[in-house]
Amino acid sequence: MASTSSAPTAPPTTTETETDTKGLCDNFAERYKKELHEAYVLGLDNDTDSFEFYVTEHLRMSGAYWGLMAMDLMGSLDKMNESKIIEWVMSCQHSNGGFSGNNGHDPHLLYTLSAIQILAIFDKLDLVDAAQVGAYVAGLQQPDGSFFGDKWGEVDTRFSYCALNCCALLGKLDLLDVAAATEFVSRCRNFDGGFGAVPGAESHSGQIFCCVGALAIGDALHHVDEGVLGWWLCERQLPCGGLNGRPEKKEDVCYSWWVLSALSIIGKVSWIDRAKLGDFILTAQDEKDGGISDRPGNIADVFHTYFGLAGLSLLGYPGFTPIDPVYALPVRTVERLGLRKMYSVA
Ligand code: GRG
Repeated sequence: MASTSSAPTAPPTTTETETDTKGLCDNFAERYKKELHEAYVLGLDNDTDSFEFYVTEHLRMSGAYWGLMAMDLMGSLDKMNESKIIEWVMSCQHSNGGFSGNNGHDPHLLYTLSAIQILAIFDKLDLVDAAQVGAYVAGLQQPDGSFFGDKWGEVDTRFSYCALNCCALLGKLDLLDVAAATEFVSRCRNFDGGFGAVPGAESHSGQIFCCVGALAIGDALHHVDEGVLGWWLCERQLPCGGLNGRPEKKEDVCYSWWVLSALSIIGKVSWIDRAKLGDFILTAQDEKDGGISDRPGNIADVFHTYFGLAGLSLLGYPGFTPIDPVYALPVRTVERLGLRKMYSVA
């Protein structure tokens, strides 16, 4: 990375936080509502009459990925109905290789990545024709290296990340112009060390995860100024312990993933107060019905449940399945695919 190193180091076996349990919040085991969260995620399948179920119909593929990852992080993946999920995922694939968010919708890179991630979690990538899915993704790359999300032409660094992650999982990175892809992402870097959705757009933690992750996959982390970015990221922590996504905004549990994953890749998780963040995530749990919300007192949802648990895993709390900060998948899956690397020199 720009300030202290040139290239990723050789693959190690642990992340910065996996071995260090100092600085975690008090009484974690008593406060963490694992059984309630399991019941909450399992119950979502039956919640088909709710308003939330209908308004999230078009993005169900990502919802399924969030729910599966939440269960996997808690060590409870075996409670999910694998064959039913896989059958539904495959029913969402289109003749051009891409996946949609649900039956009856158009394919999009966002849902193609979620589908490929779900197949990877269950070790079922052999169900797809990797070259066909890779060709769908490659067909969305533009001459400047950026990616359309789908045929309608929106460009966003979220799609650069989806494309690189998807093709890496499929072993098809060679179908992309990876150098042009990372060059485009580097053009989205701002003076504050962060990254935005397109060149010149405001730095936002969600886009920073996408850009740092895309650069990590593309072996181009030299475009990251880890010192400046590390400062910007750790300044996201507010007095309540939670993280916001950009200056002057409110804390939100999901930034426990977007911010921490980027800090983890550049080896600077220790730059934030891990105990206070753990405490904040725990106070956002629904202690009656399970699940985690965006901030204490609000209604829980599967998105914040996943990213809250993912944050606790990255923080090194005991009992969580380790998660890879680049691929947003269990470490065991990334290792099985031969993709696990340690990037930082911290
Ligand atoms: C595999 C984990 C994974 C991701 C796939 C879709 C995607 C790639 C990344 C999304 C990155 C992103 C932009 C996250 C931010 C989501 C979010 C909470 C946006 C809210 O934005 P505002 O402006 O909120 O409403 P703030 O907090 O800035 O007020």
